Amino acid sequence: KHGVMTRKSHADMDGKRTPRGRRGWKKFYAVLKGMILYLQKDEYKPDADISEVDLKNAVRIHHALATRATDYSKRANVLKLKTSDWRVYLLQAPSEEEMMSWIFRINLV
Ligand code: I3P
Repeated sequence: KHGVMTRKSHADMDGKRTPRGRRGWKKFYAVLKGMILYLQKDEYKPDADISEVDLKNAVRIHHALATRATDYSKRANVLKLKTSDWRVYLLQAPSEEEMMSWIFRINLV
């Protein structure tokens, strides 16, 4: 699965609140491949190599949990992704349908 998603980092590894200056929203092209959610700068190209930056932004979603971000109301269609190392990301999908589809697919892994 792939598509545009906008990300906000809410907590870093070990659950510590992401510090100011790194809490902004940023648009990515998200690609779910196996147990990894790639957040890429550019559009998905099936056979292209993954860049250094894209690797840094990749999220391991094994044992992660995706839920609707019911406690975040500033934006619509936002899901909350908690990873196994206690990072928390907010991810905004372009529509309600897309958000539900991402939640379903992430939790299936
Ligand atoms: C953050 C940025 C985010 C904002 C966040 C700010 O600043 O303005 O958009 O979240 O507020 O800290 P920076 O880019 O300097 O990290 P919202 O869009 O959700 O308001 P927060 O600290 O209350 O999460």
